[in-house]
Amino acid sequence: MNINRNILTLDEFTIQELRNFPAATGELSSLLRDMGLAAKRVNVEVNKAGLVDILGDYGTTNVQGEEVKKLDVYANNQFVGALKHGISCAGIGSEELDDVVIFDDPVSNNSKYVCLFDPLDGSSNIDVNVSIGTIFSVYRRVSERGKPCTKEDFLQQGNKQVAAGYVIYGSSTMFVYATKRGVNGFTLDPQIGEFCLSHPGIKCPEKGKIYSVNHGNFFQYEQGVKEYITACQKKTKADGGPYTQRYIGSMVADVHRNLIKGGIFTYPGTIDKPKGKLRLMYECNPFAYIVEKAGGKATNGKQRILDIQPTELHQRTPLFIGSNKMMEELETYLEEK
Ligand code: AHM
Ligand code: MG
Repeated sequence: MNINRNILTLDEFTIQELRNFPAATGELSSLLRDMGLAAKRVNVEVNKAGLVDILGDYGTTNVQGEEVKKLDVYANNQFVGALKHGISCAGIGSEELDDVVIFDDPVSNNSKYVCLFDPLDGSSNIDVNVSIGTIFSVYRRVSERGKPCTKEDFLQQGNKQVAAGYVIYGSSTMFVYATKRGVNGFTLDPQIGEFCLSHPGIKCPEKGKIYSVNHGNFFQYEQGVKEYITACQKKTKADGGPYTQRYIGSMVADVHRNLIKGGIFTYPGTIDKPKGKLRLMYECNPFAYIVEKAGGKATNGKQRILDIQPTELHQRTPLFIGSNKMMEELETYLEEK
């Protein structure tokens, strides 16, 4: 039968992927569906962010009778709740929570995966109507199934990720995720309330003309980084330029743009903060996995991000990530210095 309907929803796509693996249990599809559901709930609140004060005038509750909470706390609750009520996740780690949460109920203890996330990244941009996002990382647990998961399930190298993804709450809302089979992007169709496959097989261009860095920290960067940034500013047509500097201050938006258009995003260490600002487990690792699966590269300036052995949930790392050729050029500056 010829069915003239070729736009797949996120659920339909993950189920189609399952058909290629008869042994697969569908747990990852289920986890991605849970993340998609939480993202849709967060999206609704993000779109009302400017109204929070107005709704707050009713007292401490909003029109649905729920407490008006800060958006990042709200987002955290949605992702924790969706995974806790699902069947695929044994526990979570979140930027919003000091320690990991082990769900420890019979269904969760039998689940295959743990998930780490930054529920609302770029939170300084919420109040000013600029794109923000969610970033997540999925690992197969190493502890015995049937028992509560353990801290070791979370503190795995990024190269052990089974899937990673992000949601961007921007001019449209997108859900992008990567597995070993590649990177696919889904745009929320508000009319049917579903993420629909809009960017199949995302590949990061080998080269680009965009560099993203917080120039305000320039004099705090190490010499090699300063020289690379200066080289970006000096690019001419003859050597692949001129380059454009773009920095939104929401990593999700900055890396998403560079992934699609080609570019490099950096958050180097500074004199004050040698390890930079970004967190390894739920900001850098997921993006490193996604960008590598799309053909790009991610390092801390010395080492591949995905090979860093984590020691704590909230550890920070410098980050350089993006198009392959641009990363190769950056490395020549870091090596020389
Ligand atoms: P957050 O997790 O508190 O929102 O901070 C992370 C954000 C990234 O999205 C962004 O790349 C970076 O912080 C911007 O920091 P800065 O303002 O120092 O450039
Ligand atoms: Mg963050």
